[in-house]
Amino acid sequence: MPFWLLNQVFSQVLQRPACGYPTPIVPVQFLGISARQVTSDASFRSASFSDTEHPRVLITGGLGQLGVGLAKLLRKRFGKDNVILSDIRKPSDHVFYSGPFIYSDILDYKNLREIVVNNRITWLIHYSALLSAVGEANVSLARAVNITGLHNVLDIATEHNLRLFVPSTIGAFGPSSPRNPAPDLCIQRPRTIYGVSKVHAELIGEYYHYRYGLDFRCLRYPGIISADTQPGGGTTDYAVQIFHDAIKSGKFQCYLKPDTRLPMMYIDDCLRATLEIMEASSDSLPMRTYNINAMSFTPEELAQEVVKHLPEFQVTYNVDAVRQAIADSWPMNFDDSNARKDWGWKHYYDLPELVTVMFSFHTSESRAAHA
Ligand code: VAH
Repeated sequence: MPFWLLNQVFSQVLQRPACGYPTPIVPVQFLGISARQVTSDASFRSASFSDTEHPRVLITGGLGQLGVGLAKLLRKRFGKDNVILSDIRKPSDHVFYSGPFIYSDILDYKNLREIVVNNRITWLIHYSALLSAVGEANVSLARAVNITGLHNVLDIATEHNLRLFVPSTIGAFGPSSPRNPAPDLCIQRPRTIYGVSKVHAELIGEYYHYRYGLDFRCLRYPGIISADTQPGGGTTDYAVQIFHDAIKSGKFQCYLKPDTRLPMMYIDDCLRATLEIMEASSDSLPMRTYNINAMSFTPEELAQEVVKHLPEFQVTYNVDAVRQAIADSWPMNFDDSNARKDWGWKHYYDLPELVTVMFSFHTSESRAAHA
């Protein structure tokens, strides 16, 4: 590239603040970034809506543990047809008939871009990811889905000024992080590909926010406990499985040691937090990545609470070394004081309420099944 042009390129770019003035007419390939990332007027403002106009929401990885519940909450808020669930698997009848569903593979950039354009999407909730335990068993797939997939989502979100939510996790911390509690800002050296990919998501999401003005928002979820959806290959899954087995057989075998303390949350608190941060005004978000917390407990404490509802319940332990090592590298407690201060986050469910609501769901479900 002729020197005079190189000089013009860098004098222009270095002068340009992260968000504000339109880019000078310099061929993007000379900027050393891929053309698909920046269009001339991109990323200087996130999509704003008139009061009547609701966001048009796309949820990727929609058939995982959280997508269906979030779609239900957002459809109540923004209308059924304004929330599109997507995944690479076929939905059940219940999901298919409860609102818009579309096939979407986040590794297929063109497919995802077409969906965003054809459905005039303004918000993207990115739930596609391989979780901790299944990620360790499929590192290259976890890297592709959790990292390459994320890059596709970031580029499309920037190109189309989307408000983008990407969940992170307690798994984004490692053994060198303060564990009791883990604050928002501290050393993050996780030991799983899942954790590494989520630290990357936090950092590159924030980079796109400060560099291109992308409206990126991220919450670090604790282990989420849901009644009607199965978790997928995580380390905190025991806290969901225990209720299924307790109702079915009155017995449960736990793959973590009885005193393994981990931060946990009931799904309704998690989904409400996700809606609240997505609706929060930008100026109430001095940070773009937040811990959110509700409770932390051990398998022993959870079992004791279950016994209050099922006196004959028995728990045994058969420790799985891989998941125990992951849990031992994670925070025992979570400091979410910034989320509470900045955008008014607060949880509703503690351990007793959690176990009560899980039993009420499962007993009504089993009663219905035996009716
Ligand atoms: C896992 N449930 O165990 C997930 C989550 C907070 C933990 O990321 O991997």
